[in-house]
Amino acid sequence: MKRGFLLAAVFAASVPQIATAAVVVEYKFDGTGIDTSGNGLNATLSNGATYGAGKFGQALSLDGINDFAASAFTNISLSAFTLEAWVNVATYQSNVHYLSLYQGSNYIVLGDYSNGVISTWANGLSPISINGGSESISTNAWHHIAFSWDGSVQRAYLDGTLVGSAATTGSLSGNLNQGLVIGARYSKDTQFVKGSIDNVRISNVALSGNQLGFFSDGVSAVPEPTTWAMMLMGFGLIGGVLRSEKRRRKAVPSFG
Ligand SMILES: [Ca+2]
Repeated sequence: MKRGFLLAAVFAASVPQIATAAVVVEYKFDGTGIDTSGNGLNATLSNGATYGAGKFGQALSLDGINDFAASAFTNISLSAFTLEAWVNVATYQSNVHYLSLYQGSNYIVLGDYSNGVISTWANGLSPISINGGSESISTNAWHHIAFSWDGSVQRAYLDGTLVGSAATTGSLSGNLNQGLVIGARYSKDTQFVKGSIDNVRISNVALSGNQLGFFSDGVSAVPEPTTWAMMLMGFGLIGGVLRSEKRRRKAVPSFG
């Protein structure tokens, strides 16, 4: 029983874990706006937004004129978060919002301020924005973008690589109850994306770079060969511990 528990613990520690508990909303846009986090915050497509070829299956397809998707998502933690998505832009619209959350005067945005350069805005945090360096999202290609905040540093990632960060003070307030807008400004009337957006995910923790969907999206849950090797090493170590424990128990007189 104890041994089985130990083996299970080794197995659990060895298999790469996607922190599903931290995911508060997720859209795969495979022909539906269903929230695959299980929280039921399904997205609605507006003004002709549709589904097209995705990074994985289908994606949200937007015309850059007035299309967007939106949901009543309000459940973001205000002490830490990660916003991420795969995007494929047909042209540089400049100053667009890929993911946009809003309430009153509070907002959190993952966007593009200038020709594909990843930019963020988070009212209440100082500095308010990160410009994601000189590297741009190229057009007509899939790129993964992410924006995290751990309570002290904001970070922007492009294709799993940190492209900008800012030491940050301040705090967010309110619960962003105007919801999540995908592919347009939170006001739903400007800063439209022309292109496709796939695997939108928001977590209530600051994921580290190697935990981003750039590395885990589309990856089978079957352990990799190196993971199996680690597991077998783990089993060997546990076996050794159990054997030496047995020997020790034999050598020490029992008082029980
Ligand atoms: Ca998809």
